[in-house]
Parts: sequence; C-alpha cells; structure tokens
Amino acid sequence: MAACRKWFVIGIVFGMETALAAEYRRLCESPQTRQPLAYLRLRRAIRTVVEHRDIEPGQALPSERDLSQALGLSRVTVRKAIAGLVEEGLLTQRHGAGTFVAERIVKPMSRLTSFTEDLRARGLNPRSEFFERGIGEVTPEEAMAMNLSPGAAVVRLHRVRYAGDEPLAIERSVVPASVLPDPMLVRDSLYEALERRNCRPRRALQRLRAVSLGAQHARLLHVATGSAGLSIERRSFLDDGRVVEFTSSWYRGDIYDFVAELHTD
Ligand code: 16G
Repeated sequence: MAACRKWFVIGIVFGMETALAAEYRRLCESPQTRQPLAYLRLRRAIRTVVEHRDIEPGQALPSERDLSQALGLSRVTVRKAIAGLVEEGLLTQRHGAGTFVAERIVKPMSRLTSFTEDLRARGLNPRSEFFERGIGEVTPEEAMAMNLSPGAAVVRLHRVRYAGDEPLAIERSVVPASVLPDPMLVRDSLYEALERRNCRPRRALQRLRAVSLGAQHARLLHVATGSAGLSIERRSFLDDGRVVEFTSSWYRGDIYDFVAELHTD
C-alpha cells in the first residue's frame, strides 16, 4: 500500500515536472514569447502550469534542486523565479517543508489588479451574479468620494463574485457615466470594460477593515452569520487624477489574505 502511494506521488510530481519542463521549453523556443532572462521565463512557465491546474492549490512544487536539474538552470535562477512568485502571492514557502501553490488567495496590496485577473492567475474560474447593473444619479456621499458634481450620472454595479460555484466576495461599484456610459459594457470584468475605453485605473487608495458578516452578506457568501469578513473600499484614479471607480467590497475572511510589503523609508 505504502509502495503504491509512493509511486502515485512520484507519478504526480513527475507529471507536474513534465508539464513545467514542456512549458519552459516552449517559452525558450517560441520567438513570440521569447524572454531573454531565464528566471522570468521560469516564472512565466510556473504561472502557466498553475493557471492550467497542472499543479493544484496546496500541492508542493518540485524542489529547487530537482527543478534546476530538470530544466538545466542554476539554483540561483530557480530561487529568483520562485521568490518573485512568493511575493506575488501565487506560491507560499513553509520553512523546512518546501514551496507550495497558495491555497488561500493571497492578494498583494501593492498591485492594482482585478478580481478576474487574480482568479485566472490561480487557474480558477471567475464569475459574477449581478443584482444591479444600471445608471442613476450620484448620491451626496458618492459625489464627495468621487469628486463629482451633484446630479452627475453614474453607473452602478452590484455583484456577487464567484470562483466557479463558490462565492468569495460581494462588490458594489460606482463608475462615472462620463467614463463608462453604458452598464451593459461590463460583461465579466469591470477593469476589462474600462481597459477597452482606455480608462483602466492607474492608482488606487484602499481602506480595509475587519468585520463580522451580517445575515444578508453571510447568506450570499454561503458562510455563517457573524463569520469574519474584510470590508474594503477602493477609490481608483486615472493618470489625470479623475476617479474611475468607487467600490465597496465584502470579502470572505476565511479565504483571502491581503499582504503588504513595507519599507523603512
Ligand atoms: C477587485 C477590486 C475592485 C474592482 C474589481 C474589478 C479589491 C479589494 N477590489 O475586486 O475594486 O472593482 O477587482 O474586478 O481588490 P473585475 O475587473 O473582475 O470586475
């Protein structure tokens, strides 16, 4: 039985290593994707195998030594590739145990990414259910937060955000109609819709608060009333200082880690 399990584990590791080696070789050979720096090529190959679920969340990556042997790279290069992905939150390292694909969704606070991008990068399937997708007049509170004149038109999106069938967050976004004139332009991703209009946010201010989820939010997120949640408010800006979104979100605390890198000066 133990021998069987050993071969099973070796089979998984071997399959994963083969997928990674094949992807790495593809990146080396393809002129379109040719990236001269080996550690960046490896980083990209690891991202792709995680995205394609050749390595599942929680599963260990082959050791640094095995990777450097299988790919003909120095251990310094492998280490550098992995360090970047740990910083991005895609991989986690446990002292003495190795490197794993992150199980919780680790979201670096320093990068202005969208829900859709974060999930796709982990091989998950982002999906939304809309409660509201309409156009209306700005409220006094929104006008203050977004620097809009009273009476300005805004698009409102109220969504539950899922990974496959699992609800992860509830989001209420307000976007000036001068930036996004029609709410139907948002299909799966708000940021993709803004990108298509050359209005993707470049900078954001975010406020994060621990909350215990009330009955209504808890029901939508399929957790018990009173469970831990994160209430997040994001105001995003264009280069010229205009506010493009004012989003209030409630994220499940049992799944998400928000991580910030700090410097002394
Ligand atoms: C994230 C943002 C939210 C943004 C959304 C766009 C946080 C806390 N919030 O959920 O402000 O509106 O992404 O995602 O990260 P989308 O492009 O998939 O609609």
